[in-house]
Amino acid sequence: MLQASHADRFSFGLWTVGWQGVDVFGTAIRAPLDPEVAVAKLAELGAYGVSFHDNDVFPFNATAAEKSSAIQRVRRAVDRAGLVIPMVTTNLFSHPVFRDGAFTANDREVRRFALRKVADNLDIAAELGAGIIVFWGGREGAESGAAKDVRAALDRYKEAFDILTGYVIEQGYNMRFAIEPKPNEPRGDILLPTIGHALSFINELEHSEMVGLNPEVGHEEMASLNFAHGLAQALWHGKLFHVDLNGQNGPRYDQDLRFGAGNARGAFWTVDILESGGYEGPRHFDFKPPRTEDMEGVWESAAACMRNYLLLRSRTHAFRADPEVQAARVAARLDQLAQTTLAPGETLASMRSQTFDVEAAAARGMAFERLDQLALDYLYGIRS
Ligand SMILES: [Mn+2]
Repeated sequence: MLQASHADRFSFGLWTVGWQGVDVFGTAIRAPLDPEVAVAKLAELGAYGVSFHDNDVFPFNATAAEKSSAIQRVRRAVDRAGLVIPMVTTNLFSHPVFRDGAFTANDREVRRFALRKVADNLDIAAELGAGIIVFWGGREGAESGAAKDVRAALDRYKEAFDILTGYVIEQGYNMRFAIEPKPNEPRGDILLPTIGHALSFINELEHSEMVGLNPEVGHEEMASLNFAHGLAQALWHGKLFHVDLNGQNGPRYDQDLRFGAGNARGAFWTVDILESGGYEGPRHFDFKPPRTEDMEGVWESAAACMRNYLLLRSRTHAFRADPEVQAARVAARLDQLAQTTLAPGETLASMRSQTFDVEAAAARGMAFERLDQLALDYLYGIRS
């Protein structure tokens, strides 16, 4: 039950297990990981796919020939391991040229360069059959109020998405874009900081139907937001195109713990909404094996991401299937929430004169504590 298989659609960024542990205070503590080794090992652990940034597989200054041979190496490794590449993303944050962002950099030449870099990567993604392109605008933002005209920056952000979706249509590529919100880090304040900001931005785009979200657990929880609620709203808008699963302990720096570590109760509801809300994309892990670990610990933590997902999936399924839970849901009036407020054919005018025992309704408890404790009993493994 806890052994991952291709049907579970688990995928990993090559940058996760390949993270060498460079942080703000320290240098690398692990050797570079060959992408071919990473692909083979992730396949052995049960993953079905891998994703990468352009510069995870070839250096920033690679020539066209170097890029092409690096891509062929990855493709061969992925084919040999029987994996797929569901998602590709562009590194628009590491090189110093992106110090003030890419699509929203004040420097116009930088913005033009960023568009060319993404277009090159879209060609690669098309060649590899990746259907989702993630955009994490980690450098799009500011540390100071005077430095950024946010309305002009949003004009430029929209311009970039309009140009790039136009390019995908023109080329006939079968791909969709997914914006990954984050409130801060590395910038003091990042543009499109949450799921909600990104959803309303997408509404303003020329090809908004091609653009959705790639929400990340830690990024929403850094802002003290409820990740499962964010996923539910993204699904409600038809915009959950991809997801980044990891772990976080409340509002602090971006921890990128393995999925299921950190906020375990949040992870339970995250799996519940992904499994019950109609999401069919990859279960993609974007975590960082802590600097304390050697490669054995890296693979331990990658395997644990999948194991925790499967564990929580079986517990959320059991929770929903339990007759006591179903009765408790009715006691909590969730069946009523699913009904329209006005009956078919009824109008506000026609129900205006109806009376209602306000005091009786005000006195009724909602029975939520019993229902929620049943969930915790499943999470803690007391019921199964
Ligand atoms: Mn993160």
